[in-house]
This record gives sequence, structure tokens and C-alpha cells, in this order.
Amino acid sequence: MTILEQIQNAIEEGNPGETEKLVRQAVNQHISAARIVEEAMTPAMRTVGENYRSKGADIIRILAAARSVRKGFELLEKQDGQLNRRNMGTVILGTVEGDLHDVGKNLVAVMFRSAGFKVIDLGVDISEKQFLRAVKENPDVSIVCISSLLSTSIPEMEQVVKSLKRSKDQRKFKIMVGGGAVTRQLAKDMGADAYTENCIEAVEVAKTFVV
Ligand code: B12
Repeated sequence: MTILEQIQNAIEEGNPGETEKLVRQAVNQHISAARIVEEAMTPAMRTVGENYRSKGADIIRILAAARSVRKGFELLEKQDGQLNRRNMGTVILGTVEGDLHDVGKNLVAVMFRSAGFKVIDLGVDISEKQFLRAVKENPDVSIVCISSLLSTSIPEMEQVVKSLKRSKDQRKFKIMVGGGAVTRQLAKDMGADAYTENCIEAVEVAKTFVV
């Protein structure tokens, strides 16, 4: 089994320690960060996501896989910032106020980073004011991504979208929304520029915004 296949297995099994060890080995073998992300981490998370949706894989496993990919990713980022070389644009990302779910958001961050975007991850429980401040402080932002897993946080998300649109003035950035509580129709009604059901499609759509 190649080292990339071993990394993929370690993530799918939800083993952060093993993932970190193998990623370090791959780096020592001069395998590029981009290849590790594209050929091991991304397919692993795709499999984990698909298993979750279609086979009802348990959430503990998903959390462990997300932790594993994050461990590996942190190590790559420490190396030499190789991952940001492509510079596709800047993305601001956060989970709305009142909502502490972050697994999906973190996957979105990993996918965006692996595609060459710079991601400013604001974290969870992010208020309208915090989103607005982040946009103001980062005039080069191309996309703002908002995540929500709780139906009770949808009004908050609507409010953030509304305020961001109002703040837009001359600047050009797109607003993407997602997470389990959001539907395509809700996204349309609140005036977001895009909604996707998963993090892989999210990156595909984002790429169309920055060409
Ligand atoms: C894990 C989990 C938790 C964990 C969260 C741990 C963490 N660090 O995130 C804990 C135990 C803390 C938790 C707490 C609660 N939870 Co909870 N939780 C879940 C669970 C089981 C899985 C969520 C998850 O991680 N999914 C896996 C990820 C990969 O999927 P995802 O987030 O949807 O993300 C994907 C896409 O949506 C997309 N995406 C995500 N964000 C974005 C953003 C953009 C811009 C785009 C484009 C795409 C995108 O990409 C991701 C990958 O493809 C769900 C059940 C479920 N079926 O989803 C309930 C669920 C979300 N929780 C629920 C509830 C009610 C709660 C609590 C209120 C429970 C309670 N009574 O205390 C609290 C709320 C705490 C709070 N204030 O946030 C409900 C929400 C119901 C609703 N519709 O409102 C759910 C649906 C369970 C249920 N069926 O009742 N929860």
C-alpha cells in the first residue's frame, strides 16, 4: 500500500495520531502537500461523507475522521505554507450565532484550503457584527461562507446575509450558505448567492466565482 493510501485509511478509520505520523513520513519522502491533500485527504473525507449520508455511519467516526484530517492538515500548513501558493482568493467562514456545530464547517475549510483558497475561519457562534467586522478587516475577501445546523439559527443566518448584502457597497464578494438546517429554497429566499449540499460541491461553485 502506498503512503498516500495509508494516510487515506488512517483518516477513514479516524486515527489522528497515525494520520499525523504518516503525513510526516510522506513529507519526509518529499511528497508535495498538494498531492497529500488531493490524493489522500480529500478522497478520505469524500468517502467518510458518503458513508455518513448513505450508510448512516456513526457520528463519532465522522468526528474522529475530521480530527484526523485536521491534524494532518496542521502539519502540512506548518511545513512551508505550500498549500496557499495557488492563491485562489480569500474566504471568510463561520457558523452562525447560537450554533456550536463545527464538523461540517471544518470540512468546508479543509476543502477550500486544499483548493488553494486562503480561509479565515472565524469559528462557531459568530454574530452578525463579527461577520461584518471580518469583511471590513479583509477587503480582499472573495466569498463569505456561513454554516448553520440548527433551524433555530436560520433567522440569524438570514440577518447576517441581509447585513452583508447591505454592507457590500462597491466591493465584490459572494455569499454562500450551507449546513444541515439550510435548503436550496431557504438560501434563495434569504438572498444568498449560492447553496450547496456538501463541501466538495461548495469548492466547485466557489471556483466559478473567482475566475
Ligand atoms: C455532531 C452533532 C452535535 C455535536 C456537535 C459537535 C461539533 N463539534 O460540531 C453536539 C453534541 C455538540 C451537538 C449539540 C447540539 N445539537 Co447536534 N447534531 C450533531 C449531528 C449528529 C451531526 C452534525 C454533523 O457534524 N454532521 C456531519 C457534517 C459533515 O455534516 P454538515 O455539518 O451538514 O456539513 C456538510 C454540509 O452540510 C456542508 N456544509 C456545512 N456547512 C456549510 C457551509 C457552507 C457555506 C456550505 C456551502 C456548505 C456547508 O458541508 C459539510 C460536508 O459536506 C446532527 C445530526 C445530523 N444528522 O446532522 C445533530 C443536529 C444538527 N443537532 C441538533 C440539535 C437539536 C442539537 C442541540 C440543540 C441538542 C441539545 N438539545 O443540546 C445542541 C445544540 C448546541 C448548539 N448550540 O449548537 C439537531 C438540529 C435540529 C434542527 N434542525 O434544528 C440535529 C439535526 C439532530 C436532530 N436530528 O435533532 N450536536
